[in-house]
Amino acid sequence: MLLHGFAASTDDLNAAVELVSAAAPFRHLKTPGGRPMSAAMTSCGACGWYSDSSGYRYEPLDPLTGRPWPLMPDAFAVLARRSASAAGFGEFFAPDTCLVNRYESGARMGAHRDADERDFSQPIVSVTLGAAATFLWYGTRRSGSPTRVRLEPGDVLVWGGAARKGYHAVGSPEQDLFGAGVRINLTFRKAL
Ligand code: MD3
Ligand code: FE
Repeated sequence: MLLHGFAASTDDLNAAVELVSAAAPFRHLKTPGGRPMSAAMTSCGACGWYSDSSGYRYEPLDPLTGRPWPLMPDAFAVLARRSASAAGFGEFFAPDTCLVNRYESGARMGAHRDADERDFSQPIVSVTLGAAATFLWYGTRRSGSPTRVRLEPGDVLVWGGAARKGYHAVGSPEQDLFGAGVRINLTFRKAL
C-alpha cells in the first residue's frame, strides 16, 4: 500500500538520520561477490543489515565501529507503527531494525527480494526522504517489465502478505537543475 505524503514532518526524520549516521556512519557495503553497493547504508535498532564476503545477514553490533547500532529514534518507531496500522497490519508493528539507504547521483538498487528476516508474516515499511526516484515492482518473478511508481519525499510504502516476498528495485534519485539530489530511504523490518 502506498501512503502518499504520510510522513508529514520530514524535518524530524532527517534530523534523526543525522543522529543515527553520526554514531554509525554511512558506508558502501560489499556484496558477497565483492562489489561495492552504490547506495551507502547504515542501520539503527537492535540489529543492523550487513553484507560482506560472509554473506547477507543481521548483525547485533556494527562491524565498522564494534559498538551496538544506535537506538531506533522515537520518530522512526512511531512512524513505522502508524504506517503499518494505516495499511491494515494492526497496531503493534515493532520493527527491531531500520536500514537507512542513501542514494547519491547515479546510485540505484537492482532487483532483489528481502529474504534475510525470520518471519515473513511481518510487514515491511519503507519511507522516502530527500529526492524522488522511480520504484520498480516485479512481483513474483525477477523478469518482465516492472510496474513503475514515482516515490516522493514523505511517501510511505507498506509491504505485507504476498507482496512481502516480491522482487523490487529502485532507480537513481532525480537531480535538480544544479545536479543536486540525494534520496534517503528508511526500511523498517522485524528481522529477528
Ligand atoms: C517490497 N530499498 O532496502 S524501498 C531495501 O529505495 C530496498 O531503498 C529500496 O529495497 C530503496 O531492501 C526500495 C521499497 C521496498 C522496501 C522493502 C520491500 C519495497 C519492498 C520489501 C518487500 C517488498
Ligand atoms: Fe528491498
